Amino acid sequence: MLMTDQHPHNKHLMVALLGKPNAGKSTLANQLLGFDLSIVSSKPQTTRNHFQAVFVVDRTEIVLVDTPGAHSSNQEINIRMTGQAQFGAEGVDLNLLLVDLNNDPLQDVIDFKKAFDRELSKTWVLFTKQDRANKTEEEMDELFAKIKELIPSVERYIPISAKTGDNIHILTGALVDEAKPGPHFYPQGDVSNKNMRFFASEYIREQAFKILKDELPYELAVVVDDYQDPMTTKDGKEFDCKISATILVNRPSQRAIVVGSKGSVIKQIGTNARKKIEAMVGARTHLNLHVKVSPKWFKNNYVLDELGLPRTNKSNRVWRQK
Ligand SMILES: Nc1nc2c(ncn2[C@@H]2O[C@H](COP(=O)(O)OP(=O)(O)OP(=O)(O)O)[C@@H](O)[C@H]2O)c(=O)[nH]1
Ligand SMILES: [Mg+2]
Repeated sequence: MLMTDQHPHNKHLMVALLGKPNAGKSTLANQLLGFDLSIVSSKPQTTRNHFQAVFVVDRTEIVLVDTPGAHSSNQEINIRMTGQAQFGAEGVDLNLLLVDLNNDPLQDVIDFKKAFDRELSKTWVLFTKQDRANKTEEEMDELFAKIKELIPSVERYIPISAKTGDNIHILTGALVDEAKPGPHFYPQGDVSNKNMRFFASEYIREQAFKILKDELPYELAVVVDDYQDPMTTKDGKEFDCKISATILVNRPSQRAIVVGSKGSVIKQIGTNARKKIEAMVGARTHLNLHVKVSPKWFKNNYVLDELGLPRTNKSNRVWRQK
C-alpha cells in the first residue's frame, strides 16, 4: 500500500510479546485483538512459531508478535522454539516482557534472560495474572527494581489480567501513545501474516492439547497436507473449505491414544477444530484428519522445517535430513 493511500494521521507500532512458557502471551494477544486467534492452553510450550496479530485502534496499527515461551533445553525443537522468540523480537519498536506474578516472578525473569540470550531493546514489563496474585503496589515496585537490575532496558511496568481484562485499556492507551506517525502495513481487515492453513494446523493442535492429557501433546505436531479455500464460482456454484491434515506422533502407542476407541478421540479433536475453523473462514469446512507415527519427529530437520521451525545458531550439530 502506498503512503499516499493512507490517512495522514495514521500511526504504527510493532510489539513483541515475550516471556517464559505459560506467562499468558497468547491470552493477552487474543484479549487485545478481541477474539481468539492465537492458541492458548494450560500447558506450557503451546505456541511454537512466532507470528503477527494486528489490530487498529484510533488510527493506530498495532502489530503484536506472539512468540513461543523462551526456555533453556537441549532438545532441538525447544532450541528452535526459543529461536522463534528471538527472531520474533528482531526489529520491533517495543518488547512487552510478561511476568507471571504468581510462583516466583524474579526467578522467571532470570530463567527467561538466560534462555533468550539476547540484549533486549526498549522493554515494558507486564505483571500478568493479576487476578490470581495479591501483590501490593510496594511489592510490585520492589520486584520491578530488581528486574531493572537484571534488564536495564526495562522502562516501566503495568499489572494486567489478560483473563479478566483488568488494565488492558491502560495498556492499549499506552501502546497508542507510544506509536509513531507512519503508514499501516496491513490492508484493512487483515489480522495476521500467517494464513488460514497455519491457523488450521494450530486449531487442530489446540484441541489435541485440550483433549489429550500429560506428555502426549509435546510429542504431537500437525501438518496440513492440503488446504482448499471456500469459493463461489461466477455462475454461483459454492465450494466448501476442504482441509486434509496429519497429526504426527512419536510412538505407535500414542497413535492409539490419539485415535481413541473406535476413532472417538480423533473425531472429537476434528469436530472441535472444525467449528473454530468454520467460524474463522465463515464457510462450511470439511476436515479430514489422519494420525501418523513419525519416530522422533521433534529431532528431524525436515519435519521441523516443515513446521516453520528453522535451525538457529544454537541448534544441535547432528540432525536428520529427509
Ligand atoms: N488467571 C489467569 N490466567 C491466565 C491469565 N493469562 C493467561 N492465563 C492462563 O495461563 C495459561 C497459559 O496461557 P497462554 O496464553 O497459553 O500462555 P503463553 O505465554 O502464550 O504460553 P506459551 O505459548 O506456552 O509460551 C492458560 O491456562 C491461560 O488461561 C490471566 O491473566 N489470569
Ligand atoms: Mg502462547
